[in-house]
Amino acid sequence: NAHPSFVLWFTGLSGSGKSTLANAVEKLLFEKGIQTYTLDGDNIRQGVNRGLGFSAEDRKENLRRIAEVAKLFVDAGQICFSAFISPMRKDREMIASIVGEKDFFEVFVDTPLEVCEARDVKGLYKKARAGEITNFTGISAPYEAPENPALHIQTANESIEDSAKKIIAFIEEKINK
Ligand code: GGZ
Repeated sequence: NAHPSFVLWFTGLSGSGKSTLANAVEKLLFEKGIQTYTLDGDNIRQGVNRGLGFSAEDRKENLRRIAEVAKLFVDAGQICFSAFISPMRKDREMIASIVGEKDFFEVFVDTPLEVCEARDVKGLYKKARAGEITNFTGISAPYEAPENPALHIQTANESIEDSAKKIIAFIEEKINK
C-alpha cells in the first residue's frame, strides 16, 4: 500500500494563495489517510534559510536549498508540497533538476497581481508601492509565469475548495496509476 512519492511545487505571487491551497489539499488528503508535508516560508525562511533575503541571488539559494530538502522527502517516500514564489523560470528548472524531472510537478497558482494587491493580507504590497520594501515580486522584481505547468489554478475565478479538488484529482490519478 505504499504510494508514489513526488513534489508538488506551488509557484505564484505573494498572496496568490499557495500556502492556503497547499494546506487545504493537505487536510483533505489527510482525511483520506494520505500524509503529506508542506514546505513554506514559515518553516523554511525562519529556519534553514534564515538570513537569506530577496535579491535574485538569495532567492536562487533559498530555492536551491528547498529543492534539496524536498528531494529528501521524496527519498523518504513522502508526498511533499512546496509553496514559494519561485519567480524565475531558470530557478524552477534548477529545482526540477535537483528534485528529478519525473518527481517534480509545477502548480501555477495564477492569481493576477491586481487581485493579490487588493487582498494585501499582510500589507506588503502597500509597503512595496511606498518603496519601504524593495525587490518586491510583481512590483519591483519580476515574476515569470510557467509556460507548461502540470496544473494551472486560477484562484480569482473559483473557491479554494474547488481549486483543492482539482489538485486532489491530480494526486489521486498519480497514486492510483
Ligand atoms: C517577495 C517578499 C519580499 C519581497 C518579503 N518579494 O506573502 P508572503 O510574504 O507570506 O510571501 C512572500 C514571501 C516570499 O518568500 P519566498 O521564499 O516564497 O520567495 S522566493 O521564492 O522568491 O525566494 C512575502 C515575503 O516573503 N516577502 N519580502 N521583496 N516576497
